[in-house]
Amino acid sequence: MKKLTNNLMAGAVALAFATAAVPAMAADSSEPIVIPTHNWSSQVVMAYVIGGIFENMGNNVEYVPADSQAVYEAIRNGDVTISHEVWQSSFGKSFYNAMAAGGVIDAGTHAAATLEEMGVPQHVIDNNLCPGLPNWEALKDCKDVFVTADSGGKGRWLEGPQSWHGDLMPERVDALGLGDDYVVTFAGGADALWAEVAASKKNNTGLIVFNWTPNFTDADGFVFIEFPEYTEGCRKADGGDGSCGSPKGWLKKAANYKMPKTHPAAYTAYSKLSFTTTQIGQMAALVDVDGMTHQDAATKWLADNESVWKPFTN
Ligand code: TMO
Repeated sequence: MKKLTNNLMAGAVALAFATAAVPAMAADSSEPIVIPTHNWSSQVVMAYVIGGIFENMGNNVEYVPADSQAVYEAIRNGDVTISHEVWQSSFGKSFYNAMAAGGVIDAGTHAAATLEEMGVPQHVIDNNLCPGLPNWEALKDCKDVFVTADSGGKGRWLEGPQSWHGDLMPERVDALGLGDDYVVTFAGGADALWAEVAASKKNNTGLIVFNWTPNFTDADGFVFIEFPEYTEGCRKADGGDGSCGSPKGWLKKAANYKMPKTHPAAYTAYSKLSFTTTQIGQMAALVDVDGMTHQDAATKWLADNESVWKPFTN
């Protein structure tokens, strides 16, 4: 009888340990995973793609429009759960600042390498509108090719919205000694950039415009200008002279530090998730070339690419 009791006790202890181990495999919280949407197409489509993957796993998701710099502070304080396109050049600093302050974790890196840089549509090179491009020094001799109605007789650099990276480009124009010949103007949104690219192609006119890769433009030809090489600290905001170009960068995923505990299954999938240059370019093209809504684009992408995303979930 004593023996039996001991065995029962041992069994109870073992069971207690097994129960204690259960939280590691606990189900995801039913609290929504909050996914931010910003103002360029791949990011918004990918938001719905990732939200669709989480929903497929049984999670609740919520989407919030967010500023692409302030979002890292919002993740830190828990208002937003993830940021799935952390572009090194534009957002690396805000991301690392929020990590240093505590509350944001690095959930891994996409396969795609990135570049966010001023450039010209392919026809500008093919038709030799500014001989010597893509070397930036060629710009010294062809400002007239890039003058527009709103540029006051100077060549125009058409930047994206200022919310992406502040005065980075105006500072670069000055640092390179191009300030007498070139001026930076900021587009209201990404659509304005693509409208200008289309118009310059159609009319065979010059255009210097901010763009990035991966993007839908990878498929139809776009040439990034080659500026002095990026080095750590070369930017004005980091104490440098500001003359450098953008880094050949990474594309990371950020998350609130509690997500691995609150949504362990979704977090595991998210940490495995990685998209290639081609896949991210496709997400953008469904909207910017094919004219789909972001939601429809995500639904189609998920349907067409189950073999890509299913493995993230198990
Ligand atoms: C952050 N972006 C992709 C617009 O350069």
